[in-house]
Amino acid sequence: MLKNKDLKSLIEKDIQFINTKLDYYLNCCEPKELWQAMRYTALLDGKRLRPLLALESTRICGIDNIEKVVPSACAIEIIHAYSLIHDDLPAMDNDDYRRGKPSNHKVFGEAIAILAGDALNSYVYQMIIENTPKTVQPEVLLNIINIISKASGPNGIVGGQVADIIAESKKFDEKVYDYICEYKTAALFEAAVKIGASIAESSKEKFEALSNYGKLIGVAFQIADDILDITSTQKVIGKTPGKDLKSGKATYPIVFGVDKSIKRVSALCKEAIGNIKNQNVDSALLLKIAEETVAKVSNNDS
Ligand code: GRG
Repeated sequence: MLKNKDLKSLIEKDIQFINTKLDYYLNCCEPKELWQAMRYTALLDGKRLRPLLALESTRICGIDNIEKVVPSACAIEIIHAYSLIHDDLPAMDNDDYRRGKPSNHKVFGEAIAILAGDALNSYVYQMIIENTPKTVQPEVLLNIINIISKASGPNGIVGGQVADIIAESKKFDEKVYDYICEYKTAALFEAAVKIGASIAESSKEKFEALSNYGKLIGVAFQIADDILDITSTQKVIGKTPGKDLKSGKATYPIVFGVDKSIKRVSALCKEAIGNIKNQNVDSALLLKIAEETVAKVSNNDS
């Protein structure tokens, strides 16, 4: 396994590479106002976790040349950006800040923010088809498009977001909360590792193990996000904290407390790692993402 220093520089190199590609794919066209709004949120500093996972999963499954997966990996990040733009709108989470900067609608107005989200969400398929190397077999590409469209639609983040909105007016139900985490948040993590494994035409067992890792880490990530809404600051999370309590929303940490929630995050991350270890996958990055998800909610200075 890689040493910490080597892993850090590999992550930095990958993030720089992803950012260069995002900048290229989202090259400004007409109408300029629309593309500026699309680029604004998509290119703001973020951790780029989902594309990093897609690149790593490709490598884990035996392909070092990541060019084949880059358009799809960036597509997941762009869909994530679209969901952030729409989630911040007054009709949804109504937040003025995202990634430490004014949210999209605060800069461009609501109408353009809605359309920028729509445009990002549909542009990714044109982007994948036009930029994926022809060495990727058409049936593999079709499968990837299916994975991405499923994760971003009613069977993915939109379904999860709707379940979240409906749950707000109901009594807390743990099963519904888990469903929301799996669909609203974990769907894109799962899709990211699945596209890497698909491009590399991995074994069924490895594909399943990576998918489970993505799902479990994604659920842990959402619980962690809900914990940080209670325990963290705007400077750290880049958006307004304390909103769940203020709006009367019942989340796992609000109902069961922060300590029990941290234990659940830790258990989910352990299970995620167990899944890939069972397949003899030795990935410093996947381990680091799991460890950092636990660390960010366990540190008192968060
Ligand atoms: C389809 C409108 C719509 C929404 C779907 C994904 C989503 C639901 C809403 C976005 C806001 C939200 C609470 C997402 C949950 C996942 C989460 C913790 C997002 C933040 O992801 P990070 O930490 O962010 O990877 P960066 O900025 O680093 O990319």
